[in-house]
Amino acid sequence: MPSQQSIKAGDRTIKLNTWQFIGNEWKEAVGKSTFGIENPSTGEEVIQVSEGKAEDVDIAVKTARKTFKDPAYKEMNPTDRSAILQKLADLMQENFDDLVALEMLDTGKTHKQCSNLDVPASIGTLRYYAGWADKVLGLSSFNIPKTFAYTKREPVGVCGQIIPWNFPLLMFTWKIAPAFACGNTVVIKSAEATPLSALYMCDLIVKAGFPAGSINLITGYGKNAGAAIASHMDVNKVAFTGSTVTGRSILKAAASSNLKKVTLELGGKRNIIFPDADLKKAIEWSIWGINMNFGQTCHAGTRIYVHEDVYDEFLELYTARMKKMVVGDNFDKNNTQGPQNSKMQYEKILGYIDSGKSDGATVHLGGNAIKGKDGSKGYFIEPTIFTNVTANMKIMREEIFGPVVAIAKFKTEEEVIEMANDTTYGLAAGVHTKDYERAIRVTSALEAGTTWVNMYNFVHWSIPFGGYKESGIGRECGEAALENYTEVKAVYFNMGMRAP
Ligand code: TXE
Repeated sequence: MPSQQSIKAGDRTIKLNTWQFIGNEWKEAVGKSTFGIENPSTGEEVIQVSEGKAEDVDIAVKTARKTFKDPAYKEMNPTDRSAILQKLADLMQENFDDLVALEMLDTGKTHKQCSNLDVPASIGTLRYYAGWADKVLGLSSFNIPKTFAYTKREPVGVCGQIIPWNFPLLMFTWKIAPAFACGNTVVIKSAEATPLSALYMCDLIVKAGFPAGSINLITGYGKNAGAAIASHMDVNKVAFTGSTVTGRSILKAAASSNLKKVTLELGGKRNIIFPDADLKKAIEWSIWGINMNFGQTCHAGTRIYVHEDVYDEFLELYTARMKKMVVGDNFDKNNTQGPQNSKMQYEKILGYIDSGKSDGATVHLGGNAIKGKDGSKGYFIEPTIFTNVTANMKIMREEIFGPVVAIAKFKTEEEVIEMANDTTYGLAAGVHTKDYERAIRVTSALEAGTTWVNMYNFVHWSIPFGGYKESGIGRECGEAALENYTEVKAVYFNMGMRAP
């Protein structure tokens, strides 16, 4: 299989390199094996890409290390790194429609979401960290008698980045931009279901002028390529976004290899509607809470707690909105809900729907797999609402990751805080109320890394993002991410102190 192939994405035909991207070159995987990528709207294979395994990871890590050690790279002016990140953002803007089309083909997302959110937010992320590149500074201290001390922030080294399939392009930029801004080198592995936008980005990376070896991409499976990054003795840091189960295995691999630094972004979510909320607006945000990426978002608002005084009205209006979803091929702009990302995710979601049914929850709406409106095959699921749910049901405790909400009633503020915090997850939570004192009180009491008041599912690259409890370790985005990608070095100078 040649590296460069043509791929049809909607009405566009795009040239795409499909080998491993190492040292700014396309290299065939050592084992020469390949794997297929599906269009989730049709279930049909659209392209084969090269399968990177442990030996390819090793080559990529050696390349990234060589670049990291290169004095020319070490001494690169941070303003030049900033300009390269800006240049990459410019190139993304120039190739905006290709990126939208590839992301749609790979993930099943709507045109509206990719063009309003995924691609612009990815560009925004690059520009934001371009701004940081020459502002990563240390502190100085004359506070200690007869001593002068300063700190400097040095890059961590080779960063192994493992990304998921739900936001392939956005996660690619979240993982490369702060790492490169701080002077690290990167070996990134795309998810097996969604490597296309990352592959496309690598050609732009060359054009933008990234030094060879600074960003390297492996396309392959988690069990060998991903695991090889997590356990590699010469990777200094791993950043992972994905499931809690895999997150645990990455922590274990880091612990039993070289104790590399680990940041994890996992899942978890809830949305609370107080009786004084502007119900119409709360419903629109709650619909977005589940319709964004059709529930395949780590902070999707799948557990909705509604105050008993407005429960009936909320349920009626919310159901009416959910019924308006038009499910079908995501390249048809009339469709508002596309397919789930893969057969595996589709089956997993249907399994959760079955468990909700057998645990005794009421299926208020939907609850089935369906063909798209236009009869297309593919991984479509009806927008689904469960009511009469209890805290111990699997659909309330675990991550469904599909277009499925469970709506529960509450009586008091204290009770709903307990209910919302009764989870091992702590990524995000929404509160809908006009009472701002209550909003401050409740957001303070919620155990979550991100909380929203009168909105839901809004994340900006300039604000830290990450989870409490089992939803993760560390923060991405904002200035906080720079901490993941730098080591602080303290330097003491003796200014007349005698040895004790
Ligand atoms: O996740 P995995 P999967 C949740 C969501 C979803 C579930 C399973 O609930 O239904 O996870 O999805 C790589 N060592 N989220 O199976 O396995 C893998 O190749 C190293 C939440 O896709 O966590 C991919 O690149 N890496 C979430 C990445 O890990 C390994 C986003 C994610 O895959 C590996 C995605 C291993 N042993 C899923 N095994 C979020 N937080 O947004 C797999 N990988």
